[in-house]
Amino acid sequence: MKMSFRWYGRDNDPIPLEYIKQIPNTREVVWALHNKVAGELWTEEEIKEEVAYIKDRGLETSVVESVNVHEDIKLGLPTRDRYIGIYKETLKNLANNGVKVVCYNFMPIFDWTRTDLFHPLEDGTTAMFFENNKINAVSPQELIDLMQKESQGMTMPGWEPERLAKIQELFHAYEGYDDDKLRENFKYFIDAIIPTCEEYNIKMAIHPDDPPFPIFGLPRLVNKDTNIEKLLAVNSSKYHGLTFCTGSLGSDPSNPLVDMIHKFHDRIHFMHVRNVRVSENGDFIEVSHFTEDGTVDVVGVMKALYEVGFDGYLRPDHGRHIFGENSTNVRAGYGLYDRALGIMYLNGCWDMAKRLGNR
Ligand code: DNO
Ligand code: MN
Repeated sequence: MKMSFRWYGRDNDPIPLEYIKQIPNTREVVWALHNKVAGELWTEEEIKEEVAYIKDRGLETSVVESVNVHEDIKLGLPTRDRYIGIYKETLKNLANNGVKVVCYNFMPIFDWTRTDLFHPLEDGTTAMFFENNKINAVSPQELIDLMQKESQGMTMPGWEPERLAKIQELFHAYEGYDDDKLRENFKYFIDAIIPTCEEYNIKMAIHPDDPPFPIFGLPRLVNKDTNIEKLLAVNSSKYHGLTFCTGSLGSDPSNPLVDMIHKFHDRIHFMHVRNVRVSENGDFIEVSHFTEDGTVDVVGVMKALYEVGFDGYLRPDHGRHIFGENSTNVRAGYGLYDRALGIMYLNGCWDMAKRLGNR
């Protein structure tokens, strides 16, 4: 297991790399060129510069999150071939600079969705919250306004204002699309890029839908056991794999996370470990990584990973905002302290599994 920490870039993240290096067992930075919009080429020069900046500070750059997929690819429009060509070129450029795994998603229009980015918890901290009643009461445009207000001017990947300005057109374009149609377009994309991945040895790791149920009636592909099976079956190459996000998948408590790790482990290239507390009515909040704080069996997940011999990359996913962190000084979900505490908890779980040695 290779521990990592997501970082948004020198102009974009208040956390210095020097601090990340101080977190025990953490050698890898999960990075991206965050100024790139979906469909734009990542040039070798730009990649080289960012990789050198991180490596010069003593950290590794094996994982990129995310190279976003252009909407025309998801929609299966005739223009998709051009965007797929650019995507392959970006993969080649990343592989030539040592990148091993690319995390991405295939969710229509929206990336992750929450209704409250700084929701108070009982312990005096705040965390990201998803409230069903609230989402059911707003229009897509109202949701965008709400997310933009909550983030207080911090950029949020997946929520680019330029793209979302065309929200009505986007919704219109998806009329008549169901899960099968989206899966067909996914297959076209993955079949087209896998030969490049195999040739250059760079693995694709698709992130689950977050939340793992439909929003505004849009289709969904990566949300539960059976659908993940279907998704993996579209192309049998190991280079077509998963980012197994316990917070996304665990927001649907019917997902048997431990069994799913045993079932899919040879296709899991990247782990996001996060705990959530799911209420009876389906609302969920992102609590600390400590198992008892939430509904996700974090200890069970780490034990299962040890048992299957997981040797991919892992990062703590979102954390709470703690020790004075708030909407003015951290990016929602991506503060320093709770993610660092989370890493130490995950390190502890892993070490104990190793000591007990049931493989
Ligand atoms: C949330 C993340 C996701 C993830 C993308 C991958 O913090 O786990 O936004 O980066 O869905 O493309
Ligand atoms: Mn995740």
